[in-house]
Amino acid sequence: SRGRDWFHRAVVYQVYPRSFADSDGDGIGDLKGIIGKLDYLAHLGVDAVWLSPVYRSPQDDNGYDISDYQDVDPLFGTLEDLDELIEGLHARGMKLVMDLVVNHTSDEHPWFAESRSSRDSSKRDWYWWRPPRPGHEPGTPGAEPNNWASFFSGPVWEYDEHTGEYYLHLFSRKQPDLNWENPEVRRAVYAMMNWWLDRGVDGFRMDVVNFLSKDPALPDRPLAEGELYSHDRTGYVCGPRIHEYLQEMHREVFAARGPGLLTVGEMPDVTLEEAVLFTDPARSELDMVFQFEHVNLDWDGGKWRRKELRLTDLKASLGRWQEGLGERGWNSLYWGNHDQPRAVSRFGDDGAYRELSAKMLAGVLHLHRGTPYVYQGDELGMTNMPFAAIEDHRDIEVLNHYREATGALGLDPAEVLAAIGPLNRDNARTPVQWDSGPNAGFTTGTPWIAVNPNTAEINAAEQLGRPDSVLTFYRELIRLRHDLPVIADGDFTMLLPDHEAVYAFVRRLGGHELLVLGNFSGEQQAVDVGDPSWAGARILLGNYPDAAEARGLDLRPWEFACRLRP
Ligand code: TEU
Repeated sequence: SRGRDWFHRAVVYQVYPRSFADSDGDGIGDLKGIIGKLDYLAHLGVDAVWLSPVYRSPQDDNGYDISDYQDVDPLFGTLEDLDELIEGLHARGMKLVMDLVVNHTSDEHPWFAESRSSRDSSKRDWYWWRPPRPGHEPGTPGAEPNNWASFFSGPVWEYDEHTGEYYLHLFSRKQPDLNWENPEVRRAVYAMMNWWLDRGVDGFRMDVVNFLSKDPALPDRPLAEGELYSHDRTGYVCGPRIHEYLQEMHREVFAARGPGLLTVGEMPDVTLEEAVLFTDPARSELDMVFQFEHVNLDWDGGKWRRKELRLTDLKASLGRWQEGLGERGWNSLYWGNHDQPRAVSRFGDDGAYRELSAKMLAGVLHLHRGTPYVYQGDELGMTNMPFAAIEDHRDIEVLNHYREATGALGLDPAEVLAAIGPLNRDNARTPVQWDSGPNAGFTTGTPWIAVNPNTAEINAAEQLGRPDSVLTFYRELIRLRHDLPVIADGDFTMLLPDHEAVYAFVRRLGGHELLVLGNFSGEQQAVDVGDPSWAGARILLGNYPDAAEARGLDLRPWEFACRLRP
């Protein structure tokens, strides 16, 4: 039964290969670099590594634009290096989860080259081709087949002179969307997935997998005020055939394999109700999904306007997901990844209380019910990058937005740059800080994106042997999940939902009870959970040096404490 699912006890570590470790001095991380850090990962104690894309790619979106699904990009190494990585992970009891990007390919993938070659190409229907809007000059604004906005600015349509039609791309124009309505596309993807599983990988993190099924009519959506193209996503989020596709994928790829694989679907805008369906084991779709509700609470209309996050909103959201995926389904747990800012800068205090708040955030997250994901560098308490100029950015999302905002929309460049600051994706893409040497020990060459200037203060070498480091704290949390069934499988009850600064909950399993308290503020907080006897319970883990002799439940600035009884 589900209580025995291995991933309830597991912690997954995300490697963003470009920024992890560079072995050959070209300034870009690579597979040999990861292989060189396997003992670090084993020491941390994680159970699986999710590897962001290393496939052959023109790197328009750092590898999320794939031109060959069955080869490794020379930037990162070779297929043999990947085999060696799989072996090295397996030898240390860790799994490898590959990124699966099959909502779109690169425009340089042979499938797309064939598809765009002529209107009667045998692969024409593998992508979404549509004629210009009648009555408009093809290739001019307004002639697009519909009014959807791309995630990376502008319309989702690119005009192709050669055949006089447009193709759909939800992301960059170099990421044309595959047409999953076509059964040949689906068969080709399943064959590729089986090839990887035969090679020894242990599962997939599936990129924007809830966008696979579109409303085939591709209808215009309402425009919000001031919008050139519509950001309404209802034409493709959890479309009509999405469950059918995932069940088919399960039959064709996963059903014949043993237990021990991991499938997690990245799902922007997924609702809780849909997530229950995706992750209910009885429906044979996915093990878990990445939902986005809690990472959009500080958006003010869009990601380029940040508003203050209210802790009560965060608790209401995460608490609802804990509750909603309690009986059926399973949660993934994350504060950040390569698309989000650094957790400690966003939810904690990356100044005076950086270490305390990084640990508090980790403690609160990891003790929820679900599978925790650690994004590289978060286990060191790495922070957002103080980018000074648009030239320092590398992310296509940021660069396109800047061009559109300062161009067509006519906004002030300094204001646009300031607005990009807190939530942009480059914040989390700076190199992992391994030591206090040149380029943080990431590369002997010139890094593809600048290293954060705080590397002397924040680096792995300094934290490895230090008992009170953020890194050591993560190790402890991972060990606790492995050892304590109440963490892996206990039920979840949120406490103090209206408290503006304290995050509090209880987990229970078979007579064991765990109380988790986290202070999301720099002020002392009095805590009353309605059961004073908790103050006498044993402290399992805390983030202050004298946690074990704690006096009562009150919390000091950014304090975290969890107690177990009996
Ligand atoms: O991200 C999908 C996605 O919708 C967002 O999280 C995205 O980062 C967007 O910027 C939100 O504003 C996935 C990948 O994780 C991301 O790195 C890719 O760029 C994207 O898909 C396209 O493959």
